[in-house]
Amino acid sequence: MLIGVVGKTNVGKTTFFSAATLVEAERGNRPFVTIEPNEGVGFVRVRSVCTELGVRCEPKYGWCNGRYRYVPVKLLDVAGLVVGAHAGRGLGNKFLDDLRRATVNILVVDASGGTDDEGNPVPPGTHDPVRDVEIVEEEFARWIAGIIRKNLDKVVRRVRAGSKPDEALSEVLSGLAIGRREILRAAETAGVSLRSLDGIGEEDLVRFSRVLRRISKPFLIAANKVDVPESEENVKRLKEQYGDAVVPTSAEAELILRKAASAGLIRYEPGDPQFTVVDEARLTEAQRRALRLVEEKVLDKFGGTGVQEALDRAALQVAGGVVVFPVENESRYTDKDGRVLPDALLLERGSTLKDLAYAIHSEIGEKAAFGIDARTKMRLGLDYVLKSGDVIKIVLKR
Ligand SMILES: Nc1nc2c(ncn2[C@@H]2O[C@H](COP(=O)(O)OP(=O)(O)O)[C@@H](O)[C@H]2O)c(=O)[nH]1
Ligand SMILES: [Mg+2]
Repeated sequence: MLIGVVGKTNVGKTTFFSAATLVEAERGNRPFVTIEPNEGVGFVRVRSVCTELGVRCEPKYGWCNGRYRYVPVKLLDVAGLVVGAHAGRGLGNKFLDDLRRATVNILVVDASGGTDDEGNPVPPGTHDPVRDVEIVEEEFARWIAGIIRKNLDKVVRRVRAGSKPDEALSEVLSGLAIGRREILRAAETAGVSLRSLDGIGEEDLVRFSRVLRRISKPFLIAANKVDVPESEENVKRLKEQYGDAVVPTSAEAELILRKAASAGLIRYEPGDPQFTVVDEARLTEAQRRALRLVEEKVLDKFGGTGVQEALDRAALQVAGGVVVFPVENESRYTDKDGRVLPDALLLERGSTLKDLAYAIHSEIGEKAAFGIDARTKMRLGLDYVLKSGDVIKIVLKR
């Protein structure tokens, strides 16, 4: 799974990305072999299974505090978006290509209303952050519409030759991993007939593309900079418009807390509603003041900085990801070296036991015969659909 961090310039994307990837950068353990220059490793927080099983996790990557296990996930720092990206403006196509690659995108907006469309600073409360969402939605939709338009002849030809229209369309959109079911649903919702695509007007095409984007590539909206007082009103409006998809965040507060924690000044785990000072005497006056502001303006008001919540909700709710724990020994929940619950893998919605085997190693994927549920000792077929929290031994063919 890959989580994209997207939005226009100056909303706090890089701050969010830095805060979310700081821990890994320090611990330096690399769970992923390949990583691009604009990628980093963040963590999704799940309730740990070790306490329930009466053992103590020994994670190879990430960490566990007995209550929560922090599971590595790749994050993508997407290039800043400008209006007109779909037509190639700014880093246009690079931006949209990043959006496409991500399983799910966290759309960061400036909830303080302190940056205009182009990302220039303006007085807080003067720009409408609902616009920030609409801009990205619109660029993405127009880009999809452009791909369909460019390939329309091909689609029409294939339909004439007997293909179903949703099948022909999904092929054209395969780079976006948009499936036939999503296409059919979008056509129905948008009131567009796929049978008469050859004569489709631009307005209908864009409307269809908007719905299709919403269904197939939903965003989690991080309403950032909530430490700024002007945000309050805007967060309310964002929630009215986008409901549960909105998570209030202060990326800056999270970065301050994670840095202070890694310097040993405070005890704080990502997602915690508070922190404790390790040694009052070691704090400089400036540090003390910064921490007090984080407490007053963010933690006390929102019960957390929201950064961890945004990652968790994006990966687990919006994308429907599942976290599973493969083991070699299904009685002790260990690998072959006796390490307890060494791996926790975040897989995409609907992943099967076979997908898990391939995610561990292609050779294991090829040789997997069946699985054993470590809790019940029941046998699981290769097409078993994984549930979050599953602890599974994969048995290989002889
Ligand atoms: N008040 C406040 N400022 C923030 C927050 N997050 C980022 N910023 C500031 O917003 C500006 C742009 O941040 P940056 O992460 O570079 O934005 P990007 O262009 O979207 O990557 C910087 O001055 C940050 O310090 C936040 O949560 N609260
Ligand atoms: Mg940036």
